[in-house]
Amino acid sequence: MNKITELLHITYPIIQGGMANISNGAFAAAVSNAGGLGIIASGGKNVEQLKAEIASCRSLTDQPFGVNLMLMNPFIDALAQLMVDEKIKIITTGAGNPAKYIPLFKENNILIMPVVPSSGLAKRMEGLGVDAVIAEGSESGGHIGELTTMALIPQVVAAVSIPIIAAGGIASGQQLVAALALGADGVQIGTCLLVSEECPIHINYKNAILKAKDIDSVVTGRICGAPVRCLKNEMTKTYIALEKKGATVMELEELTLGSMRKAVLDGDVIHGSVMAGQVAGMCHEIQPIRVIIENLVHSAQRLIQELPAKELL
Ligand code: TUI
Repeated sequence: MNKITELLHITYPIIQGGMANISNGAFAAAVSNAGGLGIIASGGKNVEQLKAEIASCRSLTDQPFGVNLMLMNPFIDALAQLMVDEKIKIITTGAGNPAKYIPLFKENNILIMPVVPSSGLAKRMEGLGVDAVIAEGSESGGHIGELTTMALIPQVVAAVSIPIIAAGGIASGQQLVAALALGADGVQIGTCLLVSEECPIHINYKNAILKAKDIDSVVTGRICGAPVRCLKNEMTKTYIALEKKGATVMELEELTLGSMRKAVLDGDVIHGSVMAGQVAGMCHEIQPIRVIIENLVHSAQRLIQELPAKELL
C-alpha cells in the first residue's frame, strides 16, 4: 500500500495544488471524484467566500478533500479558525511558515501537510508534528522557492521520515515515476489540471497553456522576495524591465495587483498574470480531470514495468 493513499483515504497518491482564484469547491470535488485529493484554494478569499466553496465542494462529493491555506492571505487567522469550525479534515499550507497554526489544527485532529521549499523547513515541520510535507520545486507555477524538484526531493527525503509529496514539474507518468524514484510517496499537480474541462478559468488562459512551449514561463518578483512563475507576456516584460530599473516594491505591486484575476476571470492573457509551471509545454489538449489523472497513473504503471529492462552497464 502507498503511504499517501492510506493516510488520506484516496485512490491515487495524487493531490491537486490549491491554485488561488482557480481551485473552487466544484473543481476540488471533481478531482476528489476522480480518485485524487481535491484542494480548495483560499488565496484571494475571505471567510464567507471560502465557506461557500467548502459547502459547494461538500454538495458535489462524498470523497475526502482538503483546503489550502495561503499564508499571505490578509484574513489568514480567521480562515484558520474557519477550518476548525467547518470540521475540515485535511489542510495544506503555502507561501509561508504555518508553525503558529499547527497546535490548533492538531488539537482538532486535522491532518496538516505544509508546502516546503527546503529540507530545513521540512525538518522543522516534522518536529511540530505535521502529517506529511509537500516538497515543491521551482518548476511550479505561482509563488516558488529556489530549489528544483530534482535537487529538493532527495534532500527532504534525507531530512525527514514522514511521507513526502513531490510538487513542481509533474504532468506525466514519467515525472510521476521520477518523483517516486527520488523518494517521494505521492505527487501534487497543478498546471496539467489547468487544461481540464472542469477547470473554471477563462478559455484564453487554457489556450495560453496549450500554446506554451518549454521556455515560455518566467519568474517575476525575485528582487522583492516574492518570486512568481507565470507565462511570458506584456505584464512580465514590463515587470522585469521595472525590476531591472530598480523600481520600488509599491510600483511593482501596482502592476501585479489584481493581475491574477485579470487572467483567470477576464481572459486577459496579455496584461494578466498567467501563472503556470514549466510543464505548460507538455499540456496539449483539454481533457476531463478523470482522464488526466488516469493517464498519469496508467502511464506511470507501464513505465515502472519497463524499468527493469533499462540497462545501466
Ligand atoms: O503558495 C504557493 N503558490 C502560490 S501562492 C499564490 S498567490 C500569490 N499571489 C501574489 C503573490 C504571491 C502569491 C500563487 N502561487 N506554493 C506553495 C509554496 N510555498 N511555494 C513556496 C512556498 C513557501 C515559501 C516559503 C513555503 C514556506 C516558506 O517558508 C518561508 C519561511 O518563512 O520559513
